[in-house]
Amino acid sequence: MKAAQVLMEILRAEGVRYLFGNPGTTELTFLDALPDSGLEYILALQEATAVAAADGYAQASGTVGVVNLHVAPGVANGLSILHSASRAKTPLIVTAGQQDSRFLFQDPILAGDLVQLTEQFTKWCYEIRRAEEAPAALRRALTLAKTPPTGPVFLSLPMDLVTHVVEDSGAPSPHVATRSLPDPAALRTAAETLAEAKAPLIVAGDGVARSDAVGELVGLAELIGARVYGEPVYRRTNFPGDHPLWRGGLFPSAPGVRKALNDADCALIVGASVFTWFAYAPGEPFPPGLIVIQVDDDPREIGKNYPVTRGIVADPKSTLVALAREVGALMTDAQRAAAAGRAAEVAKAKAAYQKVLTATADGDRDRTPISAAFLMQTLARVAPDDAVIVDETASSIRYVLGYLPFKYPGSFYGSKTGTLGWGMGAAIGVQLANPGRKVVATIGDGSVMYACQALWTAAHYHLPITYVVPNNASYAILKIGMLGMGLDSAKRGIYPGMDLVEPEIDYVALARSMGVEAERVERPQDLQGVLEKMLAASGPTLVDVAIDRSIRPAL
Ligand SMILES: Cc1ncc(C[n+]2csc(CCOP(=O)(O)OP(=O)(O)O)c2C)c(N)n1
Repeated sequence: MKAAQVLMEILRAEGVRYLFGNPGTTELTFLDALPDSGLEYILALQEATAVAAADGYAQASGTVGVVNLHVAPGVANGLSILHSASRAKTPLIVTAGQQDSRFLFQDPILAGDLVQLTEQFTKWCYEIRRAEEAPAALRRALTLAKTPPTGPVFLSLPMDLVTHVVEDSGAPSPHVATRSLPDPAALRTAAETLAEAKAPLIVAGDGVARSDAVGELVGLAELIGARVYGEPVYRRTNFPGDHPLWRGGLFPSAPGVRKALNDADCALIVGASVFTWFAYAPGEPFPPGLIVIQVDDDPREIGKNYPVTRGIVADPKSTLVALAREVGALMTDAQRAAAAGRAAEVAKAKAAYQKVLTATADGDRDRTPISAAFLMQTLARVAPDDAVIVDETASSIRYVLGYLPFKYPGSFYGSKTGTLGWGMGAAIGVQLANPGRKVVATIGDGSVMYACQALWTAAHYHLPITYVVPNNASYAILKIGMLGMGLDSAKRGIYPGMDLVEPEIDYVALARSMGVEAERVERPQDLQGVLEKMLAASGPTLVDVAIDRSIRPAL
């Protein structure tokens, strides 16, 4: 078979269903093998959107996402999202056609060093030099992408080489068992610490979701009566949002984390970076004397920026199962009673906070323009219980995280690095991976414009995504940041390059032009009805919600 056919056969045998991409001349010889491969091509109209869709698919399906890009310009377009995928540790196979190897030396049009382009965002990147290498290279790429720490890999496929006939079985990559067990002695020490802790706290990172360990983390948290925070930039459902022990995300600065950790005697950090901040602030996140136990399947994360007391490199799920078993065996009746008392206290505090949230949004009920709090509260009321939220709302994300329930694993996805242009496309992949669940993409008006062509893909493949756009005709988060930094221009009320006005963008016309049903809402009393109608549609929809434009410094 031609190398291209063998590559498609390997992907099919691997269980890959979709090839996301945007084609050009250098991909034609590879795509020639697609029609009989059993794979479905998902066309995105810009490469960043193709990578985002593959990323969303991989995260939501728990399998590898595969995307094919167009030589140097296409790969360059995809890099913004590859950056996010590498931070999110998404198992992704990124391939690109390369110019014909017989004249690559001559710098033909579109050619470039694709390996160099992708190097810093991949676990492995390689350009095929001989057709015979291609099958083994793809199997190696698949193995590397899937094994912890998971992540993107890149393969460059010169367009002439994939037409050569090669001998290969077309077998998939080997099945690899990755549920590594923790070291027994380390486990014992950690269990003793947790059993004895008087004020334990858990930080849940996205590695919990990647390891499919939400249930196991809930079990351990309940056992030891620990309150649970999300790592500062969490973008997955690592703990049920409606659980009484869930306290939301840690503030992404050292003083913010310090405040939350101050009265704890022991912190268990699972599947999280220690730590990823948003903006610089001096200080240390860990109070002196705090015992910190960190579990991760990626050794690079252990004590990455701040020293921890004990690190355990192992699969989070297996470790949590083993920890719960050992802690359970060690705990005395008195310790169990104390844990139950702590859990009740945390639940009380959470219920009080929940009341404040509800009162805030209720208080906005009659306000025009609509507040982000009221928008997200209303969305939470009308969206299906198991809706999947794909978010890129910048200044509104705290309302998304505050009001939507995120009860079940796989209910929330966001861009791990704040790369705009991720959410529009990611929603496509998330919906393809979840045909039975409603995907709601909450995307800021500024963010929509980085990848608005995703609307066409949603329409073309009849994906019932509802895009909800909190529209403040500005880059509000940047304005808030500028004001918060006390910069002179902001004090004068001047925000250079942060207003999307003159003209304001007509998102309804934009969506309709690509076959997506859309409506604008300006009055709070219309919101629920329009959302209900759009959520019930069988195809993709967009709701453009005019929200409050006033700028207040962040809390
Ligand atoms: C690719 C990329 N370009 C620029 C930015 C900088 N940036 C961060 S947030 C933001 C504004 C987002 O605006 P919008 O989606 O309307 O949300 P809002 O801030 O109004 O809530 C910008 C431009 C970025 N994060 N990523």
